[in-house]
Amino acid sequence: MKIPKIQWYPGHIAKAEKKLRETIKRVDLVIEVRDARIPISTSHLHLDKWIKDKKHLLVINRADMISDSAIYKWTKWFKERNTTPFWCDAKKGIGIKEICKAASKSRLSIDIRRESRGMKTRSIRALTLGFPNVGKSALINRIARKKVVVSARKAGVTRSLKWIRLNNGIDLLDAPGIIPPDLDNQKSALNLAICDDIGEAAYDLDSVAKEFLKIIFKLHTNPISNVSLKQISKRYSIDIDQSFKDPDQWIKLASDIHTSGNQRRMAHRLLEDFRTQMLGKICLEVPSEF
Ligand SMILES: Nc1nc2c(ncn2[C@@H]2O[C@H](COP(=O)(O)OP(=O)(O)OP(=O)(O)O)[C@@H](O)[C@H]2O)c(=O)[nH]1
Ligand SMILES: [Mg+2]
Repeated sequence: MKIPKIQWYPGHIAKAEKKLRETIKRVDLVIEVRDARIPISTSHLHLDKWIKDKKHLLVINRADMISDSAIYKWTKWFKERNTTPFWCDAKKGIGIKEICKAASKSRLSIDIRRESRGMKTRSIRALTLGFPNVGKSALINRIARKKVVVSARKAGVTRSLKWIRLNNGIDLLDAPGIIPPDLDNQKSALNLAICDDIGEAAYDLDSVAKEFLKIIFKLHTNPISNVSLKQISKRYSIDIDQSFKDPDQWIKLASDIHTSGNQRRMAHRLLEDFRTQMLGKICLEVPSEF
């Protein structure tokens, strides 16, 4: 891939990660949150090392942004790897009950273990861990049933660690999105950029938009991805033709029609349209590739 290297590791994440490394030792349950559009790119390489013997729940958020068949196929894929994911839409509050139930079940088994060792039971400590902007804070607000932390459409909103005491014997920790200091896997980094899961300062807008066009052109033959070239062509009034294969030409044509020839603005519009689901429920990663 000949695009400028995508790199993002703001100071607040470095600081938070350091604090988190300490705090995580005192945590009983890790609620890992991923982005349904890119469930592999939003998985942490060294998560197992962090989690160790703690209880772990895998939550795949933004389920509303991909198709039901993608959810079905991914569930099968995870189950074959001995993990049952909890799908949710933290924006609308769908799938939250199941997550709460699973967390309570973990609490019970932790209580039993403590009692059997002659220890007093106490509130269990749960941490929501994941990449920036995947919806960790939105999920916490849903679990708490009120707005207890800030959640907004931008990577890097949560800047410090914050404990929330729930009234069901669970303390929840909201933490900033954690990313590896070096985005070695540039394919994943590109997915993070497309999905707005890293700051815009990390990447070159034009080249990311062009790579996005290449990806959807490649994915459209796989029904799981749910890419409809027809829908996209209609939206921008550009026929499905060679131009899809040639992103430079597509951006040029589209910018002539929509942004007075300003290609950068067109690149931004295309990515924003994807992020706000104007192009449909598209997933950028499909199980058959992994
Ligand atoms: N469509 C959709 N949007 C969601 C979902 N969950 C969260 N969002 C939106 O995504 C944006 C980011 O959510 P946050 O809760 O701030 O994400 P975060 O993981 O806490 O982000 P950082 O604090 O930056 O790491 C907000 O605008 C939410 O409303 C979801 O399931 N579906
Ligand atoms: Mg947050």
